[in-house]
Amino acid sequence: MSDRAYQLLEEQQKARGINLDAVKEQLKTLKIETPSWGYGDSGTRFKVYQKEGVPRTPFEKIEDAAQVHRYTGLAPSVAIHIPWDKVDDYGKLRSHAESLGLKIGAVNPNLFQEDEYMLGSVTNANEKIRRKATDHLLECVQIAKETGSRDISLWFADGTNYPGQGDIRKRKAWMQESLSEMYRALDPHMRMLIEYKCFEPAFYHTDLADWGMSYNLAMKLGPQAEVLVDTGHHLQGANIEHIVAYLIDEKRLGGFHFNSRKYADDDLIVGTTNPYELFLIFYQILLASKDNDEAIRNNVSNIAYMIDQSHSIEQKIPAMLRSVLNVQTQFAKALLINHDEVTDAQNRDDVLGAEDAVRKAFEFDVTPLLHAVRQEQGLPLDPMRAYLDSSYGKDILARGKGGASW
Ligand code: AOS
Ligand code: ZN
Ligand code: ZN
Ligand code: ZN
Repeated sequence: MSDRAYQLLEEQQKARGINLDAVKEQLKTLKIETPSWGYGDSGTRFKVYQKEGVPRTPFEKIEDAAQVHRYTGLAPSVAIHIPWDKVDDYGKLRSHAESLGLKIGAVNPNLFQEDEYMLGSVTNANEKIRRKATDHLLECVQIAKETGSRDISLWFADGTNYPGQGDIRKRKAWMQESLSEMYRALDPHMRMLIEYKCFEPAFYHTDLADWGMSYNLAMKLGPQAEVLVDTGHHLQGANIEHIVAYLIDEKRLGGFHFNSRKYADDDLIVGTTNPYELFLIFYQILLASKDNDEAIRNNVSNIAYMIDQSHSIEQKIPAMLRSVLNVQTQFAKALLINHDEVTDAQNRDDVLGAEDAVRKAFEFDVTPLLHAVRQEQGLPLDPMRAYLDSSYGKDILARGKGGASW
């Protein structure tokens, strides 16, 4: 991209009150965590495809994640899933990450893979199973201390398939009891991020079905518990940006699991089916980042941006590159919103003017801006091309098939 294209964009933005130097500085602060499970084999309930070159160990997953950061400068941490990423020595995993310029990010307990959890983990009517599930949560708090992770992301598959199958209110109490015990084990700087999901794998009722249930639980647990918004976990038509604004206002938005969805929890590459939604999520976040209330600004600056995708048919590393780049693009566009212009239109009761002030930021081509940022950061202008031109993708084929699967 020529300097001319950037100069043109800079002039154009200056004329509408947007300073691209400030925008570039904000773009350089964007960090998106990638998930270890997004590098392994995954699929649907119909089939898991075995790809050649997929990482065989948690160490190799981190090596693949390092490639995404290397070419984009956007993904300096990796979330881990226990026991999928179980190792004897977490200090070793941490040093391995650090030697590649990465950090271990959120620790994700897994309470859905064992037969015993079929009728629930922390909500199981059997006390012994609840104990086992709570012990796993405590183990994950311990692991987070060893990996230097601040956040533990909690998603529960718990729910029922039929009316009468379980006692909904008892299950609610058991969930709270277990999570309270976990909460007490946290160090003061640590956080519990509570995810919700409207359905699947349970189809009649899910114990944490929506943001309100997660929020209520977080409120009961204490200030170190916050809500995790997975963009794929809502009923059709849900206004996710409204939920985001509401949670920020309550200072309880802990983070995101980004992905795209069309019908359900599709876990497709973020920004591929509804980039405008992602842009509008960033609009709410950026608006709140200018709030007079310091607590709100604080909440915003601690939001954990994470990807949660399962790349079933696509190549894993390019899919993750595409994902973080899509997030960066929508963030860049949202940075072009002139918030004063929106407020002025609101104050004039100018509905179309306000809508226009938001939408037009989305319509700019931010390519010259992203190129300028990458140039200043010493990164390749086209990270995907640079990765594909490297030998990494070919070299890992030597790992063969049958790598880690999710
Ligand atoms: C499941 O639907 C959730 O999105 C979780 O975040 C889950 O832990 C993750 O997808 C890995 O299985
Ligand atoms: Zn998720
Ligand atoms: Zn999900
Ligand atoms: Zn998902």
